[in-house]
Amino acid sequence: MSPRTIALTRAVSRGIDRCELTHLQREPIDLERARAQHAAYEEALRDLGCEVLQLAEMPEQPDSVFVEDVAVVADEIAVMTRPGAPSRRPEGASLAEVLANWRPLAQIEGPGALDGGDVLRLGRAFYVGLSGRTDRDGLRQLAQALEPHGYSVRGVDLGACLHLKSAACAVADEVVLVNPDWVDPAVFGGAQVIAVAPEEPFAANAVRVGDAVIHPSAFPLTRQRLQVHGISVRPVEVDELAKAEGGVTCCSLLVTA
Ligand code: CIR
Repeated sequence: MSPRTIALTRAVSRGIDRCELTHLQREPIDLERARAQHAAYEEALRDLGCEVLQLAEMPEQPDSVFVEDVAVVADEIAVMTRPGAPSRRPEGASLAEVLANWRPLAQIEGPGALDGGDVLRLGRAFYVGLSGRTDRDGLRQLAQALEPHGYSVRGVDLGACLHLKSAACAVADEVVLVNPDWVDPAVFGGAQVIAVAPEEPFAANAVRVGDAVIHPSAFPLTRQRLQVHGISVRPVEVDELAKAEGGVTCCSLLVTA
């Protein structure tokens, strides 16, 4: 029987306009539009075969829709992170209760910090962006949790972007979509590299589900590059969520069960 894929998501917080911002200027966020885009994103996950499990809204946690940052899910274990932004640390507890249904849990402890958006898996290798949110102690603790299960874990230097997955995402087995201005593609060893269109620096963020990827509709030039490589693309409109500096990977955590 093929494994089920559960996509954990969380309802968009009514406080999203108080989100953390690092590289973007604050713009008003239309809550209803953000919620409609989030619902369409969940629909795309369902269309690609995921069972979507939406967690309850956290009205006091502006960034809580971005569930990717609070956990790293491997096949054998899930690691609850300690997000680099202190405002985001209360997001984890209720997610941990749910993840515990499928995985034993480990926890990144202070003073280490790590955001799930910095963690990219390619096969049995985990790459960890050393960003403004993830430090060497967070990296060390993640390695301690994952290496006993046969994974390699290595740190990656980043340019001026929020997370590693702003700069690079796996789009097929051993194929990475990369913005080479933000991460050196050579770090991914033998993996095939697809570069984003230079006009679309934010286009490297894509969620792989099976043989397809969910990718923002705002980046048609990069979409074309993916399609030329035979990758099936499901475009989604996420510009309202992008005002909170969120991409598509950050709105779900995929758990195979
Ligand atoms: C933050 O700065 O934490 C949020 N406003 C955006 C988080 C986006 N997360 C992600 O790309 N993994």
